[in-house]
Amino acid sequence: MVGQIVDVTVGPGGTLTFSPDSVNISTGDTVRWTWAGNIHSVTSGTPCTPDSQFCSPNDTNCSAGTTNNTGFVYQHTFNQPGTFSYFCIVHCGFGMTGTVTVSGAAPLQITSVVSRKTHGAAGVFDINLPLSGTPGLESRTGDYTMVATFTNNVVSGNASVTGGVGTVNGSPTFSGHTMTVNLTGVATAQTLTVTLSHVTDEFSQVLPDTPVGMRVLIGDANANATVNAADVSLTKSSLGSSADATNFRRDVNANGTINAADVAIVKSHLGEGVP
Ligand SMILES: [Ca+2]
Ligand SMILES: [Ca+2]
Ligand SMILES: [Cu+2]
Repeated sequence: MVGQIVDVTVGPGGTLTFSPDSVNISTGDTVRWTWAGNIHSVTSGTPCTPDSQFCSPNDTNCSAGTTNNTGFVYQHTFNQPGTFSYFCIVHCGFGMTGTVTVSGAAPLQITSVVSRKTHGAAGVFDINLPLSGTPGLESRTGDYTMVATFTNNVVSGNASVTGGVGTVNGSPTFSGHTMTVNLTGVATAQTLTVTLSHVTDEFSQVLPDTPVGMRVLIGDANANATVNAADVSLTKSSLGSSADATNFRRDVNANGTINAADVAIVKSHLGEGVP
């Protein structure tokens, strides 16, 4: 993103001030300080303690308190929202302080979660897991992968099973707007709840803890929460077909084709159900 440049004058007219002493900018904007007096610094921190987030002349060794004189220019680009205080290392005690308020990052929100499986050569098929109302229903065998999508790029966070039988396998991975959570040991005929916690975006915004429910009922080819003869018939009706967007639940073992092995799995779960 290309930001704007906002100017602040350091010590104009012999005063011990920054002018203006507070500026409001957007994420990605730059503040450019120009010295109009001698022996001043721009030093970040809550007056009067340097916190080394930024400082003149070049953002390094901030606690040393290097000063500059009339005509010097220092600029800093703010890539994270927040309120940033700064001061002059020499004249802080005289009230030579300022603030930069950075806004404009879109809020971090979760937009969707799916249970994703690759069905051999037939492709990848997702089952939506709504964040409210009746949880989505996963009906395939094997380990599961939840993929959550957010409004911003996400960089870190945790996932844990907070309800039902199953385990998060390894650490979540982050790529662009998505977070991927691998699950293992997930029992069938139950509702699993995975809670996403401390999911953080590139602007250091943190998502409130978010539970994601997934009903698991292997062999429920028509996703009506019970496994019965209808699921057997439905699976048989597609024998010999490749999995596609309309029939992939009938490829119960997710190997890409619908055949007798899938029918046998459905039959082995007859009579099971999930609330
Ligand atoms: Ca069914
Ligand atoms: Ca199959
Ligand atoms: Cu000063």
